[in-house]
Amino acid sequence: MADLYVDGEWRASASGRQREIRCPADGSHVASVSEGTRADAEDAIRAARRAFDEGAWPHTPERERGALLLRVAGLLEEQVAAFARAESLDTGKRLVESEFDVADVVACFRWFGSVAGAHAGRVVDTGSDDAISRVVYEPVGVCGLITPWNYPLLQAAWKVAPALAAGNTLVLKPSELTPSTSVLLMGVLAEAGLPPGVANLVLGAGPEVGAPLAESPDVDLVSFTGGLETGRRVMAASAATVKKVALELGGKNPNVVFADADLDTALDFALTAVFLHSGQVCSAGTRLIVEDSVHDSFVDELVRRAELIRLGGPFDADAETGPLISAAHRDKVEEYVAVGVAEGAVLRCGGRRPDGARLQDGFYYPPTVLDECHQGMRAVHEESFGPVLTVERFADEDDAVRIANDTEYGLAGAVWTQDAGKAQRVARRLRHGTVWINDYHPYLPQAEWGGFGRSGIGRELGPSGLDEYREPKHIWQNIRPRPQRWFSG
Ligand code: TXE
Repeated sequence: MADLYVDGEWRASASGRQREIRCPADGSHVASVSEGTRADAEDAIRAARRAFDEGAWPHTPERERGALLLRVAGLLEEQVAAFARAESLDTGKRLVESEFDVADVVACFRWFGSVAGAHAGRVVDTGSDDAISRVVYEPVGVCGLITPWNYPLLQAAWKVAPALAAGNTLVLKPSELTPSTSVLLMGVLAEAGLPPGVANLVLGAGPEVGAPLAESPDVDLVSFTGGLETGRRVMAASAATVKKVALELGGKNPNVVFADADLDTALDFALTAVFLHSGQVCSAGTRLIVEDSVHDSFVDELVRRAELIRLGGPFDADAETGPLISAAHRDKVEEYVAVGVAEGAVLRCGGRRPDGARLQDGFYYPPTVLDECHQGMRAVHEESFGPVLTVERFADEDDAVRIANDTEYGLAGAVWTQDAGKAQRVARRLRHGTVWINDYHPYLPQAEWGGFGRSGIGRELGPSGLDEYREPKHIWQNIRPRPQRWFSG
């Protein structure tokens, strides 16, 4: 297959090798795609470099760049069904979830399309009539965009849309497990009229085609979403050329439930917070922190309802959540559960692969609740990235905040209470990049997304998400130049 996109042309990998993409729900064949090599990545970087240094895109008026992104949004909207189907086949997630994702991607392109040019710069008061000073924003240059497998199209959009809005050129490297919607996206960018070389696509394994993006002196910025360990490697590789680095590395997100919350609603959301997409969500509410006085009844009911969640494939009308992405990932999730139990957690439900022929060909793992957890446990601190909830108790407001913040991550969290003052107090004290009050999971393209601590560096979405891809430049003009005579000679 010719599915690398370099300098406006589709091509096969330099090695001619292919990778089989299989649906994690049943192992069925989805596609054979080119397995890119380091040489392919270097070609793509060269094309992006040329398009930046010699091409028109960085100098195209921002409003025109914005108009192109709005066209992309329109084209995506016409092709929701094709994108959603491809996303579900690659990831195993329910079709309806993929449809939501594509709608969010449309909104993302639309928002960045509409703000391109809206924050063009500012005039600064010099304090003198003899000088003019202004700050302008310019594109950073060539961007290497590395994305994961849980929200392949969405994560690509969060990076591609602002990178293009700001006038950069780019090389996109999606997860080797889920390349299909990135291939489709390149087609849409071309159809919308993006000049050759501005957006390029390489497919393949991280160390082979991802690492060159971090290492290359011709790449000016790397934006990476994925695991903590790989993020560290990307950052270390980027240090050699002192490129700009943006990282989103997941979280161990607290979901704090006070006794005075609307408990029925809190319980409903606690389930979606952690079990949506089988927990393969960077902001999943994996740590339920519940007030002592309501712990027992709350967790009993939560376990009862978790056990009713139906597993199944993307097109199974009955299914409520899908499989994990791979056999290796399921092994990792299983290990976390075993570690939690060995550390003293009480396994309340789940914890073993489902029986029955229907689910045997996919990487399924059931919603799992580990009760009576505490901060000393590995299962509480490390990201399993699966459908595993740990439950801890708290005594009072200070205790809740202390437990919620006791993580090296800091991506997202929620607080449930009907006391508006307490909600605001706790929201301000949580050291996390997004805090929901009496809700879980909503986000907006116009609001920043990203983490404190080891959840990452920088922000995606919102005005700051655009700024990641822009260099501010101060231009000072002396309009009455004359000798200063600082030195007497
Ligand atoms: O991700 P990787 P993996 C977490 C989650 C998961 C763990 C590992 O806990 O269990 O990460 O998942 C590319 N240079 N998240 O191993 O390796 C890779 O090809 C450059 C959280 O699947 O981080 C892919 O495109 N790139 C997360 C991307 O990095 C490299 C979402 C992410 O893969 C590379 C996914 C290298 N040396 C997993 N090695 C979130 N924040 O939402 C790999 N890659």
